[in-house]
Amino acid sequence: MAGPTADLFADEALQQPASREQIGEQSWVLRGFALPWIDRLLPELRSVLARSPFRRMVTPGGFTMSAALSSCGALGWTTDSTGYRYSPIDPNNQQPWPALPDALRQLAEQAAANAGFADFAPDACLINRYVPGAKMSLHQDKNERHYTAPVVSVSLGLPAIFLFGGHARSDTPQKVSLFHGDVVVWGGVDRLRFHGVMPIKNGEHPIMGAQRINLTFRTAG
Ligand code: MD3
Ligand code: FE
Repeated sequence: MAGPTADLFADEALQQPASREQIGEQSWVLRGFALPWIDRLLPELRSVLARSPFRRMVTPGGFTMSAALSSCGALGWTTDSTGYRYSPIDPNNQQPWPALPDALRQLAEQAAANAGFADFAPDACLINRYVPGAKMSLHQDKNERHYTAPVVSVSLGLPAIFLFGGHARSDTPQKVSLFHGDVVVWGGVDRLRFHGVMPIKNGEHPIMGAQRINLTFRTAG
Protein backbone atom coordinates (compact mmCIF):
# COMPACT_ATOMS: atom_id res chain seq x y z
CA MET A 1 0.00 0.00 0.00
CA ALA A 2 1.59 3.24 -1.15
CA GLY A 3 -0.42 5.89 0.64
CA PRO A 4 1.06 9.26 1.56
CA THR A 5 2.12 8.02 5.02
CA ALA A 6 4.07 5.08 3.62
CA ASP A 7 5.88 7.42 1.21
CA LEU A 8 6.71 9.88 3.97
CA PHE A 9 8.42 7.27 6.14
CA ALA A 10 9.99 5.07 3.47
CA ASP A 11 12.99 7.28 2.58
CA GLU A 12 14.23 8.20 6.01
CA ALA A 13 13.53 4.79 7.53
CA LEU A 14 15.75 3.15 4.94
CA GLN A 15 18.63 5.62 5.29
CA GLN A 16 18.52 6.51 8.97
CA PRO A 17 16.68 4.08 11.24
CA ALA A 18 16.42 5.78 14.64
CA SER A 19 18.80 3.97 16.93
CA ARG A 20 21.42 4.35 19.60
CA GLU A 21 24.70 2.54 19.04
CA GLN A 22 27.22 2.17 21.82
CA ILE A 23 30.76 2.66 20.48
CA GLY A 24 32.63 2.86 23.78
CA GLU A 25 32.06 2.28 27.49
CA GLN A 26 30.51 5.77 27.75
CA SER A 27 30.07 6.76 24.09
CA TRP A 28 26.96 6.56 21.93
CA VAL A 29 25.95 7.36 18.35
CA LEU A 30 22.38 8.69 18.26
CA ARG A 31 21.45 8.02 14.63
CA GLY A 32 19.42 10.82 13.10
CA PHE A 33 18.93 12.56 16.45
CA ALA A 34 19.44 16.03 14.90
CA LEU A 35 17.09 15.53 11.93
CA PRO A 36 14.01 17.03 13.62
CA TRP A 37 16.12 20.10 14.55
CA ILE A 38 17.65 20.84 11.14
CA ASP A 39 15.17 23.57 10.13
CA ARG A 40 15.98 25.49 13.33
CA LEU A 41 19.72 24.74 13.31
CA LEU A 42 20.59 25.93 9.83
CA PRO A 43 19.38 29.55 10.20
CA GLU A 44 21.16 29.78 13.57
CA LEU A 45 24.33 28.44 12.00
CA ARG A 46 24.06 30.91 9.12
CA SER A 47 23.85 33.91 11.46
CA VAL A 48 26.80 32.69 13.56
CA LEU A 49 28.89 32.29 10.40
CA ALA A 50 27.91 35.73 9.13
CA ARG A 51 29.68 37.23 12.18
CA SER A 52 32.50 34.71 12.57
CA PRO A 53 33.13 33.11 9.16
CA PHE A 54 35.04 29.88 8.60
CA ARG A 55 38.79 30.33 8.48
CA ARG A 56 41.69 27.92 8.16
CA MET A 57 44.02 27.99 11.13
CA VAL A 58 47.70 27.18 11.52
CA THR A 59 48.86 24.63 14.07
CA PRO A 60 51.83 25.29 16.39
CA GLY A 61 53.78 22.92 14.12
CA GLY A 62 53.23 25.32 11.21
CA PHE A 63 50.65 23.29 9.25
CA THR A 64 47.46 24.84 7.94
CA MET A 65 44.53 22.63 9.00
CA SER A 66 42.52 21.18 6.12
CA ALA A 67 39.26 21.72 8.02
CA ALA A 68 38.07 25.34 8.31
CA LEU A 69 36.86 26.43 11.76
CA SER A 70 34.59 28.84 13.54
CA SER A 71 33.03 28.90 17.00
CA CYS A 72 30.11 30.21 19.00
CA GLY A 73 29.46 30.39 22.73
CA ALA A 74 31.41 32.09 25.52
CA LEU A 75 34.61 30.36 24.43
CA GLY A 76 35.96 29.48 21.00
CA TRP A 77 38.82 27.15 20.13
CA THR A 78 41.72 28.65 18.24
CA THR A 79 45.21 27.71 17.19
CA ASP A 80 48.16 29.70 15.90
CA SER A 81 51.93 29.40 15.90
CA THR A 82 51.99 29.88 19.70
CA GLY A 83 49.62 27.02 20.59
CA TYR A 84 46.06 25.71 20.95
CA ARG A 85 43.67 27.39 23.38
CA TYR A 86 40.12 28.50 24.14
CA SER A 87 39.53 32.23 23.93
CA PRO A 88 36.49 34.50 24.55
CA ILE A 89 37.58 36.61 21.53
CA ASP A 90 37.50 35.77 17.83
CA PRO A 91 41.07 36.55 16.72
CA ASN A 92 39.82 37.55 13.25
CA ASN A 93 37.76 40.53 14.43
CA GLN A 94 38.77 40.99 18.11
CA GLN A 95 35.07 40.67 19.07
CA PRO A 96 33.45 38.09 21.36
CA TRP A 97 32.36 34.95 19.53
CA PRO A 98 28.64 34.89 18.62
CA ALA A 99 26.44 33.63 21.47
CA LEU A 100 25.43 29.96 21.51
CA PRO A 101 22.00 30.00 19.80
CA ASP A 102 18.95 28.43 21.51
CA ALA A 103 18.25 25.42 19.30
CA LEU A 104 21.92 24.47 19.14
CA ARG A 105 22.14 24.54 22.92
CA GLN A 106 18.88 22.63 23.42
CA LEU A 107 19.87 19.94 20.93
CA ALA A 108 23.22 19.44 22.69
CA GLU A 109 21.62 19.26 26.13
CA GLN A 110 18.96 16.78 25.00
CA ALA A 111 21.49 14.56 23.24
CA ALA A 112 23.70 14.49 26.33
CA ALA A 113 20.70 13.63 28.52
CA ASN A 114 19.65 10.89 26.09
CA ALA A 115 23.09 9.32 26.51
CA GLY A 116 22.89 9.52 30.30
CA PHE A 117 24.70 12.82 30.98
CA ALA A 118 22.26 15.05 32.84
CA ASP A 119 22.85 18.80 33.26
CA PHE A 120 25.27 19.28 30.35
CA ALA A 121 26.02 23.01 30.18
CA PRO A 122 28.13 23.69 27.08
CA ASP A 123 30.03 26.99 26.90
CA ALA A 124 31.80 26.31 23.59
CA CYS A 125 30.61 25.13 20.19
CA LEU A 126 33.37 24.50 17.68
CA ILE A 127 32.21 24.43 14.06
CA ASN A 128 34.36 22.42 11.65
CA ARG A 129 33.88 22.57 7.89
CA TYR A 130 35.30 19.80 5.72
CA VAL A 131 35.32 19.96 1.93
CA PRO A 132 36.11 16.74 0.05
CA GLY A 133 39.68 15.70 0.86
CA ALA A 134 39.76 17.51 4.21
CA LYS A 135 40.50 15.37 7.28
CA MET A 136 41.42 15.56 10.93
CA SER A 137 44.45 13.61 12.12
CA LEU A 138 44.32 11.48 15.27
CA HIS A 139 44.45 13.68 18.37
CA GLN A 140 43.15 14.05 21.92
CA ASP A 141 41.00 16.96 23.11
CA LYS A 142 42.91 18.25 26.13
CA ASN A 143 42.44 22.05 26.10
CA GLU A 144 39.32 21.99 28.29
CA ARG A 145 39.75 22.88 31.97
CA HIS A 146 37.92 19.74 33.19
CA TYR A 147 37.14 16.43 31.54
CA THR A 148 34.05 15.67 33.63
CA ALA A 149 31.55 16.98 31.05
CA PRO A 150 30.84 14.97 27.90
CA VAL A 151 31.50 16.16 24.35
CA VAL A 152 28.52 16.22 21.96
CA SER A 153 29.05 16.29 18.20
CA VAL A 154 26.51 16.85 15.42
CA SER A 155 27.28 15.74 11.85
CA LEU A 156 25.76 17.63 8.91
CA GLY A 157 26.14 17.12 5.17
CA LEU A 158 28.51 14.65 3.51
CA PRO A 159 29.23 11.41 5.38
CA ALA A 160 32.49 10.85 7.26
CA ILE A 161 34.42 7.92 8.58
CA PHE A 162 35.20 8.77 12.19
CA LEU A 163 38.27 7.14 13.74
CA PHE A 164 37.80 6.19 17.37
CA GLY A 165 41.09 5.18 18.93
CA GLY A 166 42.21 4.25 22.39
CA HIS A 167 44.20 6.01 25.07
CA ALA A 168 47.51 5.52 23.25
CA ARG A 169 48.18 7.01 19.82
CA SER A 170 49.32 3.58 18.66
CA ASP A 171 45.97 1.87 19.51
CA THR A 172 44.24 0.80 16.28
CA PRO A 173 41.13 2.99 15.88
CA GLN A 174 37.67 1.60 15.16
CA LYS A 175 35.93 3.14 12.15
CA VAL A 176 32.45 4.59 12.62
CA SER A 177 30.49 6.03 9.69
CA LEU A 178 28.67 9.25 10.52
CA PHE A 179 25.84 10.65 8.42
CA HIS A 180 23.84 13.87 8.18
CA GLY A 181 21.85 14.27 11.40
CA ASP A 182 23.84 11.81 13.51
CA VAL A 183 24.82 12.95 17.00
CA VAL A 184 27.64 11.40 19.02
CA VAL A 185 28.12 11.74 22.76
CA TRP A 186 31.48 10.93 24.40
CA GLY A 187 32.08 11.08 28.10
CA GLY A 188 33.63 9.63 31.19
CA VAL A 189 36.33 7.08 30.52
CA ASP A 190 36.16 7.72 26.74
CA ARG A 191 36.66 11.48 26.99
CA LEU A 192 40.42 11.42 26.34
CA ARG A 193 40.51 8.76 23.65
CA PHE A 194 42.39 9.56 20.45
CA HIS A 195 40.08 10.34 17.53
CA GLY A 196 40.12 11.75 14.01
CA VAL A 197 38.28 11.93 10.69
CA MET A 198 39.33 10.21 7.43
CA PRO A 199 39.50 12.39 4.30
CA ILE A 200 35.96 13.26 3.22
CA LYS A 201 34.94 11.62 -0.05
CA ASN A 202 33.65 13.61 -3.01
CA GLY A 203 29.92 14.05 -3.07
CA GLU A 204 27.01 16.42 -3.03
CA HIS A 205 24.60 16.44 -0.10
CA PRO A 206 21.03 17.47 -1.05
CA ILE A 207 20.82 20.07 1.74
CA MET A 208 24.43 20.95 2.62
CA GLY A 209 26.12 20.66 -0.79
CA ALA A 210 29.72 19.47 -1.18
CA GLN A 211 30.77 19.75 2.46
CA ARG A 212 30.54 18.24 5.91
CA ILE A 213 29.95 20.50 8.88
CA ASN A 214 30.55 19.16 12.38
CA LEU A 215 29.39 20.97 15.51
CA THR A 216 31.23 20.04 18.71
CA PHE A 217 29.76 21.16 22.04
CA ARG A 218 31.95 21.22 25.12
CA THR A 219 32.21 22.61 28.59
CA ALA A 220 35.61 24.22 28.16
CA GLY A 221 35.96 26.85 30.89
C1 MD3 B 1 35.99 11.56 20.74
N1 MD3 B 1 36.18 16.90 15.56
O1 MD3 B 1 36.87 19.20 16.75
S1 MD3 B 1 33.79 14.83 16.40
C2 MD3 B 1 37.44 18.17 17.15
O2 MD3 B 1 34.13 15.34 13.20
C3 MD3 B 1 37.14 16.89 16.48
O3 MD3 B 1 34.93 17.33 13.31
C4 MD3 B 1 35.84 15.74 14.77
O4 MD3 B 1 37.74 15.93 16.79
C5 MD3 B 1 34.88 16.17 13.71
O5 MD3 B 1 38.24 18.16 18.10
C6 MD3 B 1 35.32 14.60 15.57
C7 MD3 B 1 34.25 15.36 17.97
C8 MD3 B 1 34.94 14.68 19.08
C9 MD3 B 1 35.31 15.57 20.05
C10 MD3 B 1 35.88 15.14 21.19
C11 MD3 B 1 36.11 13.81 21.43
C12 MD3 B 1 35.14 13.35 19.30
C13 MD3 B 1 35.74 12.88 20.47
C14 MD3 B 1 36.70 13.39 22.64
C15 MD3 B 1 36.92 12.05 22.87
C16 MD3 B 1 36.56 11.15 21.93
FE1 FE C 1 38.82 16.34 18.69
